Amino acid sequence: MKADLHADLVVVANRLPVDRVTNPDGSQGWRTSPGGLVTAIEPVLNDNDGVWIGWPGGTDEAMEPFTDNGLHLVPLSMSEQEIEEHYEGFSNATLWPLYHDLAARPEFHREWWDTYQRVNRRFAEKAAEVAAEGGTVWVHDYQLQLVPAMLRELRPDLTIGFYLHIPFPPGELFQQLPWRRQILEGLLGADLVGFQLAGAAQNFIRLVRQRVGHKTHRDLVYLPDGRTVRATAFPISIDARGLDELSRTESVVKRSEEIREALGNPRKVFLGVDRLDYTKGIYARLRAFAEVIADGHFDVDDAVFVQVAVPSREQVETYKVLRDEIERLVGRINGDHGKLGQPAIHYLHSSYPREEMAALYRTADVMVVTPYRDGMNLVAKEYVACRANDDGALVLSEFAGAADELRQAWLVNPYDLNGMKQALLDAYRAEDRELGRRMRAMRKTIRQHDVAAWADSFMSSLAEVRGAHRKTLQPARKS
Ligand code: GDG
Repeated sequence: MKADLHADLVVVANRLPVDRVTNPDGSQGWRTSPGGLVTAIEPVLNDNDGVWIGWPGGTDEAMEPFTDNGLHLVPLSMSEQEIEEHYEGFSNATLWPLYHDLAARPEFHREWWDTYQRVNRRFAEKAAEVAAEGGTVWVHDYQLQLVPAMLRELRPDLTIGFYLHIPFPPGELFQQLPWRRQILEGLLGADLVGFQLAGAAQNFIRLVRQRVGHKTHRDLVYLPDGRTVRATAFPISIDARGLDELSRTESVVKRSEEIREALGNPRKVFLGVDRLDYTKGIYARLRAFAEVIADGHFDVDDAVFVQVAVPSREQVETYKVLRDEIERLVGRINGDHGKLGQPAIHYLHSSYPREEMAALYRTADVMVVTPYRDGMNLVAKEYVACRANDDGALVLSEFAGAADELRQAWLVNPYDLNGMKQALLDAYRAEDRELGRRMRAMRKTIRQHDVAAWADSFMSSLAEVRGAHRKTLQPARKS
C-alpha cells in the first residue's frame, strides 16, 4: 500500500472483511471472514492496490490502517452510541424490516436517523481522504446509502458505484420512511446503483421519478447538473468452483459421512442454514416439517432436520424474541416426535468453519431455504455448488432473489404452510432421475454466473457509465 494511502480503488462497507482473533500466545490478530464478497473483490483490490474501509467490530479507539493477507484495510471505529443507533437502530430496526416487506415492524426514531447521517458522513470523509485523484469508490449496502452523495460533494472527480445487497422495496413501503427523499438523493450520488434483481432497480427508478422529480428513461436517471445515473440489476453469486472443489476433498467427504452417522443414519437429512433472522422463515419451515411427521408420512428413523441458526444481531429486541420462539418450538417438536437419542430437529445455535458448512451441504438430501424476502440468498447457491454428484433437492422460497435463477428448485410460498409441507414431501420422495435433472440444470447456472462474473460485470459497467473518467482500473487478473 502506498504510504500516503491514495488508492485507485476503494471499497467502503459497514464491516471490514476480517474478524479479530486471539492467537494461542495471547496476542491479538485478524482472520479474514469467510464470505463470497471478499473472495470476489480481493483480486480486483489486489490488482489495483486498493483499500477497504470498514468497521472492525467492537468499540475500540481509532486504529491505524493495516494489511492482512495482502488486503489493505482502513478501520473506522464506532462508539457504543453509534453501534446502537446507526447499526442496531436505523440499519437493523428501521431499514432492514422496511426493505424486507415489513417482516417485522420498522421503528422510526429521529435520533437514529441523526446518527445514521453522522456515521455515513464519517465513512464518506474517510473515502474522500484515501481515494486517489480520479479513482473509483465502491460503496456497499443499506448501512451506507448516504455515502455516495456525501462523497461526490467532497470529491467530484471520483467514479462512485453503490451496490445494495438486500431488496429495494416498492414505493408503497418505501414511502413510509420519513427520510425517503434523503435516501434516494444519497444513492443518486453514485454513477451506478446496483441491485440484486431488476424489480428492485425498477422500484428505485420509479421512486426517483415520483419523489425527487428527475427525468428517467429505462435504467437511467438524468440529473439537473447534467450527470446520468444508471440503476440496474447485478445478481450476486458465490465462488462456485472453489466450493465444488472443497466439497470433493477427502476430509469433507469423510466429515460428511461422520455427520450422517452421528444423526443416526436416517434415510433422508433435511438442512436449514441461516442467520437467526425473522426474514428467513425458520419457524414456519420447522412447523411444516413437524406437521409432515405428525401426518404420518415419515418418522425420525426416516428423516431428521438439521437447523443451523447462526447468531445474529443479538442486541436487537426482535432477534431476542425470535430466538426464544424458535427454541421453544424446537423443544416442543422434539418432545412430540423425538425418540430417545433421536431428536427430530437437530438445532445448532452457532457458526462453523467453511469446511464444516461444505460437509453439511454434502450430507443434506433436502436443503430447505424459505425466507419471506431475501435479496439473493447465497446458502441456496452454496448448496447447489456442493452437490458434486448431481443429487439432492433444493426447496426454495419464491421470495428469495435466488429463485429467479434456480428455477429447477421446488419453489414454495413460505406463507403457505400446506404448500410447504407438500414441497418437503415431494422433495423427500423424488426419484433419483428427477433429482439429477434438476440439480444438473442448477449447477450449470451457478457455474456460469459465479461471483467473479458478478464483480467483473459491476466493475465494467461502472467504468462504462463514467466512460470519460481519467484513470482506467485494472480488471482482475484471471488466476
Ligand atoms: C445478505 C442478504 C444476500 C452462514 N453461516 C455460516 C456461514 N454462513 C454464510 C453462508 C453465506 C452467508 O453466510 C449468508 O448469506 P445469505 O445470502 O444466505 O444471507 P445474508 O447474511 O442475509 O446476506 C442476502 C447476501 O447479503 C449477499 O449479497 O444474498 O440476500 O440478506 O455465504 O455460507 N459461513 C460459515 N460458517 C457459518 O456458520 N463459514
